Amino acid sequence: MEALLQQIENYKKEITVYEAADAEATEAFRIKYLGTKGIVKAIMGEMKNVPNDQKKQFGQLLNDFKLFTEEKYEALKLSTTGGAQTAAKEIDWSLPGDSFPVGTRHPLTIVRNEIVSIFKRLGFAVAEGPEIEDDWHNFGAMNLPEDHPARDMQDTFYINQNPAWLLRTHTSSVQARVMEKQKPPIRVICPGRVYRNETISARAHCFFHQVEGLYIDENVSFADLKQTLYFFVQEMFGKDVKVRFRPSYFPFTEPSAEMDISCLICGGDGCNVCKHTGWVEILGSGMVHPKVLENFNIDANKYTGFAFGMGVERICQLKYRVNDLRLYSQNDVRFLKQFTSAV
Ligand code: 2NL
Repeated sequence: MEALLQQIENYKKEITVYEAADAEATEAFRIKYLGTKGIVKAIMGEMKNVPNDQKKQFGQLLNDFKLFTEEKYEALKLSTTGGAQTAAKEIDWSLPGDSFPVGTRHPLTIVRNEIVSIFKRLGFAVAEGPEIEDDWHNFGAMNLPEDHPARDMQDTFYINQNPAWLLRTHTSSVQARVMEKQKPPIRVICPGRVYRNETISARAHCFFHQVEGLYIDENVSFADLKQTLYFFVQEMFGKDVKVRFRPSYFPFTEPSAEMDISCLICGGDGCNVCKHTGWVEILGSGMVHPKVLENFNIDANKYTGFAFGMGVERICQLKYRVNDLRLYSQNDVRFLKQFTSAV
């Protein structure tokens, strides 16, 4: 037994002076003393040779030795592992902090903000409304007859639980709510998400984003419409861009016109984007139909107005050359990271 006691004492001395420069040396210590084939285990195995009357005393001794070794191991670990080491070292407070990534704004948000800010400068207020609408605000008030194809199940998402509700197909419903509450003069723009039952492809999606505008006052003319939208285009796309209006049809405006701008890609010479016409369509517009005004008890003999609507995706496509609508909603950071504007 004397020999065993001596052995333990020697190991204790060895352990006391053991130094570990790195995590590897600490691990070597663990394997040598505390591993499954290590010294502590081996000495514990000596218990079977200890006479019965000394077992209790020896057991205590061996246990102390085990604890002693474990404590040393914990101390080595603390001084050689990362976190503890930094804490032990002095910190240089003058170093710059760790930067953390800030996200980027979604391209549609950037473009929507830009559109909104241009119209705000012209005195338009911003209005928002619900995405789940009733038939009246989305269709009826906008002079869409009962049998209009846009109301069809194929084009509009109706809510199963209550077929009187639908997902708005344009933000005209928001302007309807403004006209309900407010008397002319009215000058609002309504940005928002709208839904249409389309098969998803590069050129169509079941939702997109719109900015619609409405201006009602005495003596509002088609000349006001043209000049307002011309100003918008110049602010959005630059002074060199040309515009043209083509006659069109919408149930809620009369007369109606679509607006084209000269192709930004080829400058009007003809390319794939403008289908070799030199022009690209950017929005629909017109003078508010008298029936729409009367739906809100606005005297159509006293007041006139113009309205317009544009797709944010379309403007964004022209500005940033985005050639697939699906990119906007796939959340692929390789796409999103390319837009870093703070607007
Ligand atoms: C398009 C065409 C348009 C309107 C929207 C409107 C709103 C009211 C009254 C009359 Cl409250 N009109 N909005 C008018 C003409 C065209 O949108 O192509 N949008 C993407």
